[in-house]
Amino acid sequence: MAQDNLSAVLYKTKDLRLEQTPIPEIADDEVLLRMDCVGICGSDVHYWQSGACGPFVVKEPMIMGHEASGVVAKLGAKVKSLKVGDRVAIEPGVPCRCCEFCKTGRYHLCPDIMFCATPPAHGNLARYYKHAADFCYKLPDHVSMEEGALLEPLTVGIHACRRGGVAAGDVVLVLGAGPIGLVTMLAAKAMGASKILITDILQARLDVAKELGADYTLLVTRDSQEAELVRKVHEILGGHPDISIDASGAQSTVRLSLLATKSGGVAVLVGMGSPEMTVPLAGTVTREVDIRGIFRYANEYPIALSLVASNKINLKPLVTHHFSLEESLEAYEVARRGLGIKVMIHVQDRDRNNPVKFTNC
Ligand code: 572
Ligand code: ZN
Repeated sequence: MAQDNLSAVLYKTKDLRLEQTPIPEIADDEVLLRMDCVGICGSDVHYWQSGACGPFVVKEPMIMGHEASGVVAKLGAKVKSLKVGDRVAIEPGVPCRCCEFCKTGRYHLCPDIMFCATPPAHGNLARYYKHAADFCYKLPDHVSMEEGALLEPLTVGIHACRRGGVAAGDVVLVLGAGPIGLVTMLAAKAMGASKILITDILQARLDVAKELGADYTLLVTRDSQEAELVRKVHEILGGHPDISIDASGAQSTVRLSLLATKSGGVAVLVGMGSPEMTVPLAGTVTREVDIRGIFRYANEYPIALSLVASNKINLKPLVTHHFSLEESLEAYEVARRGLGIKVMIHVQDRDRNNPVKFTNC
């Protein structure tokens, strides 16, 4: 039999299959990786459930997965930065390197970026996967393969906080306590925010946020009145937040972020909700609240890795469910049902590539 490259392939809406795919051939500047951990992101579930995510539509079978870590199995002829056996985190978006965005450091805006599991690019939920060597980050021994995979969502949170200009002493409001809201909260704390309030519609998520270090939580219910929520935010924080970061994408949370933010502050919109929504624009612009969007991240993987490696951020409690590659369909079902926080798929035996024994705290 040819070598095993079991892969999770999305054919079309609700048609995710485990099947063999060819082991990729590497170019001179690439490495072949034996995959280890692959987390499931909300966008993966969206592709699976609807065959599309935003403007991207699955037209050809696509290997899933973009929150990942692996071990270098083979080096391209020109790769000097890595060795066979290195444990690496994979930054999933590889840009063209030539356009004006790439040349000015904003490579995440490159129109030709190839991002794992975004058509037409395959992802890395497979035994083997090839990637540009300079978008692989060697993990120190004491950083686990799970943490390596979780650097991906953490980097989104770091980018959101940097876009918001979060700095020492800032008061920050985070809307939504799903995985992205939680990593945004962790990033804001690591960047020196003095008070962080996080909101959600589920008390269980707020409990996790509190355990992870949120200063305050606010449960939003279906019949919460907007003006009352704004008042509660100000009451809890003892004033207006300098920066609000919406990690939910719902119209109600985007509105709350704009209404609650201090005059002259910043509202960052991370969540992808409906493409159009009704927001209180006049009040926002006349108070000089800057609305900033984010699109993934750029230049922030090394920051994420150093925050985790120096124990400034602990990502381990985010992983609530573990599955093997063979159990990927069950893993996707658990992620779809929104049970827990982060569902992690282990392509290799759990801990095989973790030289240090880890606990969950
Ligand atoms: O981990 C990166 C990431 N980015 C997301 C969503 C999930 N995970 N984004 C929101 C959706 N856009 S998109 O352009 N798209 C579906 C590719 O609409 C990308 C950024
Ligand atoms: Zn993602």
